Amino acid sequence: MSTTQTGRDRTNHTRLLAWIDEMVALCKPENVHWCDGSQEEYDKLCQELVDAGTYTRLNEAKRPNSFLARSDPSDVARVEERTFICSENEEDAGPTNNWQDPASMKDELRGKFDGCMRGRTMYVIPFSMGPLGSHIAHLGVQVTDSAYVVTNQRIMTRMGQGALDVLGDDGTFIPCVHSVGAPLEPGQQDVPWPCEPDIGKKYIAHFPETREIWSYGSGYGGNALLGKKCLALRIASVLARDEGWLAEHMLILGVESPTGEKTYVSAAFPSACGKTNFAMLIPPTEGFEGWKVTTIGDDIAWIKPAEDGKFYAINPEAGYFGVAPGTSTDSNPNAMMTMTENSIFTNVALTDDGDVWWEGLDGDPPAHAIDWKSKDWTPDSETPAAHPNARFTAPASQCPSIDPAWEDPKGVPISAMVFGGRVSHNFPLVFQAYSWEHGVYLAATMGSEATAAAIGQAGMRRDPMAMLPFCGYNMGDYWMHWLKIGRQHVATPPRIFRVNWFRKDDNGKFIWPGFGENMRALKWIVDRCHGRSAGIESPLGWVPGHEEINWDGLEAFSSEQFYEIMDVDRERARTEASEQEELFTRFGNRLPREMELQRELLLARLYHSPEVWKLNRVIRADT
Ligand code: O2Y
Ligand code: MN
Repeated sequence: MSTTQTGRDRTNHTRLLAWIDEMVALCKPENVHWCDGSQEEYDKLCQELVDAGTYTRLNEAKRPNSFLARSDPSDVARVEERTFICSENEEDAGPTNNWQDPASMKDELRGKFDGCMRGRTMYVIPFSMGPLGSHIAHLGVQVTDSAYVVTNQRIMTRMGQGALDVLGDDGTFIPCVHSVGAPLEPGQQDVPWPCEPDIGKKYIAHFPETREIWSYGSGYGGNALLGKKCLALRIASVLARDEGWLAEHMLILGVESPTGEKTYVSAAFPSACGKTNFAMLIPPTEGFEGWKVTTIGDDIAWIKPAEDGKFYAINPEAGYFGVAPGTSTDSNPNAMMTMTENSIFTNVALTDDGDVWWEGLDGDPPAHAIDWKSKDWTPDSETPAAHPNARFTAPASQCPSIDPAWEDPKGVPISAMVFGGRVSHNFPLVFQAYSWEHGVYLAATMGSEATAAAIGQAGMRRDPMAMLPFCGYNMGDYWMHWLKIGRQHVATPPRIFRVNWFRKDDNGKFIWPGFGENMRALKWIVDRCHGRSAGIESPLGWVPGHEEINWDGLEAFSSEQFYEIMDVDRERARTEASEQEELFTRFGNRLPREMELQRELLLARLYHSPEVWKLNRVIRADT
């Protein structure tokens, strides 16, 4: 089969055809397949994966058209230490990224990719990140030797002929090169999950100036589904900087009031903070009659300021690649409903009746299962049945809370941006920044406690904007870009809020019930956006008074408990603000002055506010 001929049936895009020829010459696959994105193609590839032992078809009656994959035990997560930003200048990658010289990295990669697809099929995947034809969307073309990647990409992106049609004869696309790094010699038996098992020989390389992605050696998740973290965050953050928009590691949700008022909110959380749960939140039944939360996206937001002075956001993805363990009808009923069919599960356990299971799922554990390593498992086993990073890949269209506007090409207007962390002490449930600059500072200094045992805020693992592993350039420049974008062309930038669901009591127990009850903080955020809530000025920002939160149905949560999770010890807050200097000094002259100014303003407020400052207690006594 001649590549160019096959491709010419599908596109007249000369640069794309030439690039594919170049990739074929380099990778030397046995076949080339241009993906059309059809259901027939998907079904055929899934069957081939079943025949190869990569997929197990799940019980059709329990989980229609769904599959289980088990990865190689060495290939179970993103590999940050092998993720590179290859900008011409090292300083442009910044102190938080692994930098490599682009020319020498290309040389190294060409060596690795030379003949890497021998004995395999090269799949050509044209895809759109964002609704087809949206002015906020971007196109990519991924070549890969993994049918697992093709089938997952069909769920996660708008993939196939539709994307090629939008690309036209000379449209712009991001080239994404991927190989599992396991060529097959003649007569060599394949394995169910081919990959390069030596982590030191894997590469997830980004070239921000030439806007290319090269990934070698892993078939898993963010390493291999190149539209997600590599394109939609690392490369897109560079595009966004250059073109005046934001590519963020944020969920997008809509809040609908009983009167039909719609407010869109985006939110960034570090990992393990319940981001997907928040994106699919179900409001409490009591006290929130008629309120609805709808889902636009659970992981990534592309946000563009528009002529009308508002920020419009799209979810560039078409599916969810969610963490399975801990997901249940209790924690996230909408996610459970989303994955009832047409889904792919990776590294979960297989039950004896052909369904999936993981730790934290509803009900009792099965008496017997096959674990993610294909071994017999019982509740007495010493190892978990599912890998902690086990995933479900499911179409967003199947989510019961999906917002009617989730595919609107113009996006949805964002009224508030929320930044969360995981802090057990001394950080309030919710508060609002005084200004865009103050909000950018609050987002830049967010993080989670390094260890569960840490008391106070010493030992914070900083994760600015939850973008630490995903910003494709110097984070100091990224903060400057944020500062600028709030000032340029925008009449009303979104209000910025910080939240923390994770305060603990003296016995180490979570005080705030979280999950659907987070709606109470979310409603205050929405009220603030619409000028319906006065808020109280505090050194940290605007905080809610107890009476500004809707407590209907949660009367058991006392006002004392509320004050406890809003309470901030001034001395500890000063220590925290002082420790932020360590983060800022890493950026040298790339640190925007506004960031240091905001830190000093906070310290000043903390020094000069009333002597025994306890947020609401003092305010309550004063008012
Ligand atoms: O481990 C992986 O390869 C997936 S990482 C991931 C997947 C979905 C959403 N977010 C993330 C993340 O690391 O933030
Ligand atoms: Mn993520």
